[in-house]
Amino acid sequence: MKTALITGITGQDGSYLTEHLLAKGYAIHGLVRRASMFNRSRIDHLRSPGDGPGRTPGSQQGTTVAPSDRLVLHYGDLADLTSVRRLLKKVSPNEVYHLAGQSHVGLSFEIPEVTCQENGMATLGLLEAMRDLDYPVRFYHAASSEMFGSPQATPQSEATAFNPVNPYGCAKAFATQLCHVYRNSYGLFACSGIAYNHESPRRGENFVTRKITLAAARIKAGRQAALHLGNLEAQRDWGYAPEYVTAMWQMLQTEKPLDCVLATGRLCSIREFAMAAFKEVGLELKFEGRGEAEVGRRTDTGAVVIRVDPRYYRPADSTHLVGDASLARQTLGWAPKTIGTDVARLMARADWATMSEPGKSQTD
Ligand code: NDP
Ligand code: GDR
Repeated sequence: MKTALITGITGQDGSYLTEHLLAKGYAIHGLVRRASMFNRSRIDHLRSPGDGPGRTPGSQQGTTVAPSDRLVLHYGDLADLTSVRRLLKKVSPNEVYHLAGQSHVGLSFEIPEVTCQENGMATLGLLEAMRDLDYPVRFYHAASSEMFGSPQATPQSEATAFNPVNPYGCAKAFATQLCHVYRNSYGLFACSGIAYNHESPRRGENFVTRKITLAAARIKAGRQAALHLGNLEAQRDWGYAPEYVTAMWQMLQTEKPLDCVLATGRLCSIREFAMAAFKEVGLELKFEGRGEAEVGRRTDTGAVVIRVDPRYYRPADSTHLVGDASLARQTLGWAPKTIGTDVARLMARADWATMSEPGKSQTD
């Protein structure tokens, strides 16, 4: 039985990856950090009965993966690298999936130091800890399209130069370069998945996709009046998270370590995403510019007004981030199937199902 250590197991990707690896028969150790409230709702359904407190009743009922005693959680924190190093020694994993970190690009302008500590320096600390192990370990690093920032080529591939435009992208680029150094200098099996945006009903509520699909469900239910968004013309290459975690695992099964762009190759604007999501729950949208619309008002025709709100504009926004995943297709046989507005419809359906059937949580 293979053993995996997952940092960021309580996050969107960590939860899907855990399901994927449990189904493959792995023993899984997850790093969880202390919070004032339990924050494990995305993985509670995978924990065996009696495995400690903090379970969220009814969470993630839509999944088919059974609870397992092959999943064990450990307290630790990226800000406390001794705890991570000790855990690594204790569980001796074959594979480490490093997904933890401050993942909000917009917020990285507000909290740049913690963003760089968690996404940059903590990854270096993990690389150092693995360098000291006396057996070979395979390492997946969650890199990002944000490293390309204002890209010098479109679409971007593994050969495109990094040109980040925010602290988050800088930290991910730093960590990715260090993975190269540890691969080339110490022979560490270190891979960076250069992932473009991937979403799901488990997406955090302050990312634009989930903010939109939750608002669609709540406005439809009469529980929310307004939806404030920032740059509606921004475009993203949006895929579906469960398909991306498959590629993460595949990258660690190859003969030689490699970096791979994980992307759909298709762009979709925030406006298009929102229209698809609202249409899915039977609502029409009308967009009005800064200061023009009464917030959240429905028009005479019943359409919902989206208010463009400068508070959600970023000091700099990445542009034309669209990936060329040819290498992943050729070496892993990986190809995403759920793309852009498909993701919007799927997420809106899930949020509306949860909203319209209280007590029942639908996740996939
Ligand atoms: P989430 O924000 O959903 O999850 C982040 C995880 O990191 C959570 O489990 C969080 O714990 C944990 N974490 C944050 N800070 C610390 C810390 N100091 N110590 C321990 N754990 C910590 O992100 P995603 O699942 O969406 O993304 C996973 C990784 O992939 C991230 O590194 C992200 O930057 C990267 N990425 C994501 C993409 C996407 O589109 N989703 C695209 C490209 C890269 P807690 O639950 O306690 O908050
Ligand atoms: P992103 O995702 O920054 O691409 O990072 P996010 O959903 O936050 O923003 C996408 C685009 O939408 C625009 N936008 C808004 N964004 C938010 N959050 N809230 C709003 O109200 C809003 N209105 C418009 C943004 O300006 C941006 O252009 C995600 C994260 O998962 C990262 O961890 C990951 O590395 C990248 O994707 C690839």
